[in-house]
Amino acid sequence: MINKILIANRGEIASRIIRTCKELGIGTVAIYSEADSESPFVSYADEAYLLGGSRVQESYLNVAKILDIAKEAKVDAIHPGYGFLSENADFAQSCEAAGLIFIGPKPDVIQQMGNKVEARKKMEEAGIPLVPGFSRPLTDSMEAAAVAEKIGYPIMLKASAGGGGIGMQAITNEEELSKAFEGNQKRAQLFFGNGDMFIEKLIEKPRHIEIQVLADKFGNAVYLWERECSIQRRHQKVVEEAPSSFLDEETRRKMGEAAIKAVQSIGYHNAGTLEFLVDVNKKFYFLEMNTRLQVEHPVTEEITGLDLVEQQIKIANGEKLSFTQENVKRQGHAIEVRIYAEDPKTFYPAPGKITGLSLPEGEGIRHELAVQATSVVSHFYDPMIAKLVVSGATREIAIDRLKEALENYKVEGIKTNLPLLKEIIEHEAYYQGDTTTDFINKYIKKIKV
Ligand code: MV4
Repeated sequence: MINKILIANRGEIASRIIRTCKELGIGTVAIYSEADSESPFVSYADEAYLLGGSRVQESYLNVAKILDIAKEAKVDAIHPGYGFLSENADFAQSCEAAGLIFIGPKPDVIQQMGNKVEARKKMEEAGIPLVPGFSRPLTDSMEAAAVAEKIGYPIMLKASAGGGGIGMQAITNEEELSKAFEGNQKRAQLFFGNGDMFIEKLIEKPRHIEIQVLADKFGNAVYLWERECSIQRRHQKVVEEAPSSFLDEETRRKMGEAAIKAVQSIGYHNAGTLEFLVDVNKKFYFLEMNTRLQVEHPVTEEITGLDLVEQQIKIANGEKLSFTQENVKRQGHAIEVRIYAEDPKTFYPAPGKITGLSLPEGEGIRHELAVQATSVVSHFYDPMIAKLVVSGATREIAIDRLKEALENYKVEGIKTNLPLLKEIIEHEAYYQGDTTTDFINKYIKKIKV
């Protein structure tokens, strides 16, 4: 029975997890770095332990220290949040070896879905639509050229161990390929210690649409509809919404059923997300699977009325899902924007001391905060300081409420990306649902600060 949880994370997601634990009467242990000693999540937990220095290697990635604290605090389970160790199979394994419940899937499933080529193979076996391409690493640029000829240009060159677009390049002809192959292979080897490359058919003007799933330890699984996350900047999501205004009911159902088939074929349990590329003809292709709770999970919570952290804890506790697919409701529309401490002109992180914070309140407005009015935003971690989630009965109502909320969202003392967010949400193309992955490049020319 899980009575006490260590949250192996920081910022807004740590506070968010603690909030649900409190609602469930579960004890909470926060771990924090020196730079986070004044962060709200630290005082919000029942207990808090200093990890040591501020660099992530000394703190939030310090497995030995985290497990020592878990032992000392006598916790029953560890919630990894997202990022940091949340998709580290060795960490999940170490938790279980220490007699702790890791709130997430089994270590071998984390390992399996963490490698693109492995994951592709498993999805192919499960009959999930894949982008036409090659499911095993290419040996050299000669083979790459042969495979590219077979698939037909344009193609996308990708690193197996890649993520966030690193080691990825769209290629339109053969001479481009030979130059690009070596370069990306070296970059992938440098970045990931793994230079395996593979090739896929290029999907033009794609949308990034992902399906949230929940699966218990008894083989029951449900999909909690989709999230549209196409508006990204350098592979960093900026705006996410649920449901997608692009999908029709039939595509939505087919994507959900594919996601269920996939999770059941790999023996998955807990919360997970399958990312798909969706082309202009609404054909969808498996991209990758995330074996963790995602930053953007609140938009799914708003339209289903479910608390995903509560569901994660119950599943980890060995409980069966208390509902079936028919009971999963989909009501209204929710949009999340990520507020970053960054210079709106250069997009560089802009750490500093917040001197004032005033938040919009009202119908359909939900805040997830990493900071308070006196916080110092440090340069050690991701510069996301908050998420603003706005929901309404329709997409139009949600957009109107979000516009007004952004107008009334004040962060003093540091620069933020609020001007960019306003530009996006106020743009006619956004209102029309023209939200493909090239939205920012296509529509956001200069930011009025
Ligand atoms: C693609 C693609 C087009 N065709 N694969 C971006 C990082 C990783 N999530 C996969 N990504 C893409 N893979 C093929 N075969 C276009 C992208 C892509 C993208 C995908 C989703 C959201 C934003 C994106 C931005 C640029 C490229």
